[in-house]
Amino acid sequence: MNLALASLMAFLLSGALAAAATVARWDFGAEEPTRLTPHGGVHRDVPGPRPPEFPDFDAGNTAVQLDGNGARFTFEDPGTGSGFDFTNGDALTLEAWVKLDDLRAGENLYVIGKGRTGAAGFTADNQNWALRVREQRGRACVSFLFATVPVSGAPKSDQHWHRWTTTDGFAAKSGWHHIALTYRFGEPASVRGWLDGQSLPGAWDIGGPTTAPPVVDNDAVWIGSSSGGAPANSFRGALDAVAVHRGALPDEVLKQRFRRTGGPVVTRLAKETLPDLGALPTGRVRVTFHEKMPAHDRWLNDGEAWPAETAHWTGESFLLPRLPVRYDDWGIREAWKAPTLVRLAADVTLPPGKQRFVMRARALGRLWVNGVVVARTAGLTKSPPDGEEPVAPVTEPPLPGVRRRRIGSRKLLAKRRFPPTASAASCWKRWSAALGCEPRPASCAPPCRRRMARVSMSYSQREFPRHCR
Ligand SMILES: [Ca+2]
Ligand SMILES: [Ca+2]
Repeated sequence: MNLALASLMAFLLSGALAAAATVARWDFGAEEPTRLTPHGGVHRDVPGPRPPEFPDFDAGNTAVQLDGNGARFTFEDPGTGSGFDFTNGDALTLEAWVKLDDLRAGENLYVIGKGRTGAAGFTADNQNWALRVREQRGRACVSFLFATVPVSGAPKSDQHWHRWTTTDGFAAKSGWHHIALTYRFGEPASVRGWLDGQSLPGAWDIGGPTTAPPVVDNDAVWIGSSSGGAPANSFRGALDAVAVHRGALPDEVLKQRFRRTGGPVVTRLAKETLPDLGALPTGRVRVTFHEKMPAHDRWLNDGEAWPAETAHWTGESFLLPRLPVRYDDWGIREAWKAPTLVRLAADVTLPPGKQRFVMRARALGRLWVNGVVVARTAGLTKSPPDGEEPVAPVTEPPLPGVRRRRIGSRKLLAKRRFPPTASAASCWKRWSAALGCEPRPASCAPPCRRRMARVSMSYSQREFPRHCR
């Protein structure tokens, strides 16, 4: 972004900007003198937003790449009452260009924040302010976080955290995005979140909106991580033009921040096509496990790929009552890396005529027959089920010998008709006329070439109950 132009426009557009002074802005230029201190996997001079896609940037614009796992820049707070200290009555704007490589279910990845570093000499939850991306429904949503002083006797131990998150966001691996957040402390209705020049609605949670002042001290400013470098708080991707302003930048300025040739990136669900299952063993069900699906509540978006196979086995039925225990390369037991995809696939011989398929799954699932989805279950996006809902009565199985449906699983019935092959039609006619004739007359067996159907079930879940890990 051409900062000089943006600043000039802002100055002309609104006297309010006179109060919005830039405290710090890091552009990660190749020659930029900076007081930022790098820690961990930090790589400078990677390409930032550049023309022709982003015409407001220089052709050689550079950014910084962070590997996660605590990779960060740190900046010491100059002291008491510094430009980075915000309290009630102070307005704040946080903004950054972000290129997110990876976002896992439930993660909150720090772009920039003050406090909560885990440094000695400060209280643990001393978050003065933070701009983060938070995973919701597989999207990276713009999120703001600060902490107030805990109140003794509060009904819950986390009520001093105040988080606001936009209801929508962007997909990981979808290029550069501009995110921003404005807020005046003490006025919870003042919060605004921005993505690619658009103001998005959002909601407070945890401790909810508050008029209480945030915790403020002399703890450091961190870019890209928090909480002592916690991996689940560490940004994995590239950052550029990270800025902190005192005062709320006007809407006109934030709308102009994002200019991309072709408009904002739109992510769509990929076309629903049967994954390549490869050769399947004759007469067996091949079961495969794939860790780290992009999201637990949807299938792939355009441009995303199926995760590589983590493990597999072959079995005799389309049945998986629980996940096998996961071991690492050293044979040490460890957790599955959710969301985990499970596939069961086989070439099945089916008699002609209408067939019923029963599918049971606890989360996002779909049943394919000959390349067509015939049944699907939705992902788990609400609570319950969390183990605390009322226990439903145990239902009777649909057929003798079939297991009872497990609590929490959803059941779907799909019907599919398989026409007989031409050579088998006459034979089938004779056989079907003999209603109640079991077993099937042997005379019909040779010419009745039953059709082979390729049946597979895909199942993806955010996390599995503890006993299944
Ligand atoms: Ca830059
Ligand atoms: Ca301070």
